[in-house]
Amino acid sequence: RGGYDFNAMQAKWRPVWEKLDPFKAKDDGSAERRYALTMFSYPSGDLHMGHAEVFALHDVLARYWFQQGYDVLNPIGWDSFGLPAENAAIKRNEHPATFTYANIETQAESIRRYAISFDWSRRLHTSDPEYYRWTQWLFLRLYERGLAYRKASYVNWCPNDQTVLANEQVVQGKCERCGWDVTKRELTQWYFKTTDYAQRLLDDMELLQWPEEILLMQRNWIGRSEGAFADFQVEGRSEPIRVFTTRPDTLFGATFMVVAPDAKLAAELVTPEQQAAFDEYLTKVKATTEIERQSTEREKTGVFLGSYAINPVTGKRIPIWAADYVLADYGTGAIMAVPAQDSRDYEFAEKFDLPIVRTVQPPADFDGKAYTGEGPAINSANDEISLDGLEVAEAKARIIDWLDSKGLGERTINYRLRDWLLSRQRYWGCPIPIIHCESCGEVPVPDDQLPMELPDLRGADLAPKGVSPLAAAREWVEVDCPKCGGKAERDTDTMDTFVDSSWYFLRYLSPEYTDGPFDQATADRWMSVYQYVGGKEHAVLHLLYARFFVKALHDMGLLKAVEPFTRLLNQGQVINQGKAMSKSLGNGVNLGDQIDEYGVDAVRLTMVFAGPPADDIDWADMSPGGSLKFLQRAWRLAGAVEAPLGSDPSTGDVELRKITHRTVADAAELIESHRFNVMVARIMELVNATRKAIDAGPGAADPAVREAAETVAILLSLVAPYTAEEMWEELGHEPTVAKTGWPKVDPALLVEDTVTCVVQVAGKVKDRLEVAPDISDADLEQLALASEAIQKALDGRGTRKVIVRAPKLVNIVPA
Ligand code: ANZ
Ligand code: ZN
Repeated sequence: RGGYDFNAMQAKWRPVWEKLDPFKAKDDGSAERRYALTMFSYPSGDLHMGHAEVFALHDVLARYWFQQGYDVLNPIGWDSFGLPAENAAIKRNEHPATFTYANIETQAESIRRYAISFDWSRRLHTSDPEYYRWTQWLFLRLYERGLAYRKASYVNWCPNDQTVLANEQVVQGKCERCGWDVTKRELTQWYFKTTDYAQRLLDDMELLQWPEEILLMQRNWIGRSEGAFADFQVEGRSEPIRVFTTRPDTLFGATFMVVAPDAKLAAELVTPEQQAAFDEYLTKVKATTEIERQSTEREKTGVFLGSYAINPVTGKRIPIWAADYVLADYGTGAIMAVPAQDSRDYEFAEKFDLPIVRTVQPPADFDGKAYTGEGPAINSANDEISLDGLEVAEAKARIIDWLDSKGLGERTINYRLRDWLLSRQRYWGCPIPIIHCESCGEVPVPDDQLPMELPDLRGADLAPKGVSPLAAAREWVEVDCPKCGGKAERDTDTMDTFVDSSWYFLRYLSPEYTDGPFDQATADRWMSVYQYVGGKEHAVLHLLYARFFVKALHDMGLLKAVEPFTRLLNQGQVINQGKAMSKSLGNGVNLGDQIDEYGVDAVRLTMVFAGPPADDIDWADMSPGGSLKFLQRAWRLAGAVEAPLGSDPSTGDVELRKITHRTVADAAELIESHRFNVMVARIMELVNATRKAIDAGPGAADPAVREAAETVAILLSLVAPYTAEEMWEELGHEPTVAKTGWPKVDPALLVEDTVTCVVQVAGKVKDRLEVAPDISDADLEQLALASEAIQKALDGRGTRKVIVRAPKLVNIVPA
């Protein structure tokens, strides 16, 4: 028997496991099903430290459930369309497919070596035509229901990537991928109608066991506001202006109106005298980023449109302005401005010298500008209605009823959530299965012609130009209309890759199914995902989109589940020297190098032991060398055991057995509460106790030592599978330890020991207490003084002195 050699172990066990294939989901009803999912990977390079972390954490859970006897489904695949691969391929002058599939192979090899309990038979790549055939099919089903549609509007545009972005991909005004300032462009684009689901996306959060932080981000992103619509007549125009307001109670204080300069309405309301000023302003606004427009610090800008509206309650003529702090795509794109109660309106009124009328009484000591707090309504009465004296909530209810009765408005709920803009002007994505015909308009590609495959375009220039590279592939673009046979063209945009990832977890369930995206009966057996593990950067992107998809599929009758992921665990980031790893900082850590130096198990153990899963891991503070030493120590136990295989542990040393069984019981609880690092610490304690039992008695031949060593192997199999398997073999078992079953806990061995404590008063024994062996002096003193017998013995006298010798003796000297 040689030394601990992780390279040899890795080489030895991988083929054995591949042959045994222990992690294939059975789906035969023999055990309760559990769907364990980890976010699939972008093939933009080899595996990195972040993958190593998320896979290691995820695998603790998956392997635990395997040991518990569940029928676990733990699939693996690749999110293989998208910008990162396309940009990298362009840089290297390669075809995105070449680059992507080469990376997938590299990652697959690394993942196999990393020994995650994946069921490889379900592997998928979203860029395979067999996969995206069904992405297209799902698009068409959404299209038929009006949930996919095209419209012209100002959209987020990344000048660097030369493509549009969904709102969710704009982070603080910058492109989520490349960090460039996002600008606006007017384009006709495809959208998914996520807004139809806004309320259900909110309501069903109740079904989710997700980190509160993520739920809150989604809640804010959906942004429900309760308020009202109110209609303002415009002089010389039949159509009124409709506004959305959360403060209808302030209607009497609406002294002017503001419309978004880039909304159609602004162009309609501008008078000939103001046209030039307006045009000039609009040009400036178009060059302004979204983040600037929403900034509260920026000085207000705007232009008078020349038109006037009538305040419906005061009857006053109020000017209509255009200003960029009003956004075209929120509410109705127009507001009633109430400077006395709204800060933005106040600043605007101050700058352009517009009237300010208070309609909520501020407190006596108020010395601010806009008053946004509670208070009674003032200056809010006309011949028909008075709000004066009413508090905000009451005033709101009253005015809404009045507006409603007059046909001037109604109660409404507004959501900040926008429809999901899904078309991209790039090559490496799923083609949109729509054909544009001169006479028929939009014509869906018939289902039996799916997949509508990407043209190869090998050698073509794929660099971003603002129009999809597909548009240049004329032979591909020009087709006969499926309806009338006339001249038609394919849509040349591709889908956002988040479309691909919105349903991949369903494809895993029946990856070879050819009659639809997934077999419904199979999906209903497995869904929802029991536990999803992945990064929180997807909070309002993937995690929201997937929820939308599942709800839409449910409504189509294709799926019973209403939510994709019941539980969510977000891992932290792996950083180095307190900073995110990056090329420019030169602080990157290469996973392959770490594995070469310390072995797979030590790297995995380090990831799991680092701290609570949600915390960042600073690799500079980690000691994979320490992990390796511990693994060697654990492994040596197996070789030291002398009790024969099958020896009866109940004849063994009780003290060691208690530690073993307590460790198993605690480990289960710790895993279920995601305190994996503490679980590892407990395994370490068990290893120490076993070592001590071997060296200092009861000795290596005691059956309790075998039981302890076997338990170490099983617990370690969740984190360090190679070492665990090697120990298991050394202990005389057949592979694989991964499916041997979670150790049975004997409840009798969990009973806490107690010690008898003698309590004396003035040197005489007056009571005996059963206490925990590790009780503190302070607790013991309190317990003794609380005893009825002692109180009786003291008979109202106080104490002069209490001498405590925990856990065995308390001596009380009465006053
Ligand atoms: C009058 C008013 C008076 C308002 C007042 C607020 C306070 P949330 O809560 O975010 O939904 N608003 C409406 N549409 C807008 C748009 N397209 N761009 C910018 N602002 C817009 O905000 C709703 C409030 O934001 C609305 O209520 C409206 O101003 C403004 F004392 O109406 B309020
Ligand atoms: Zn046609």
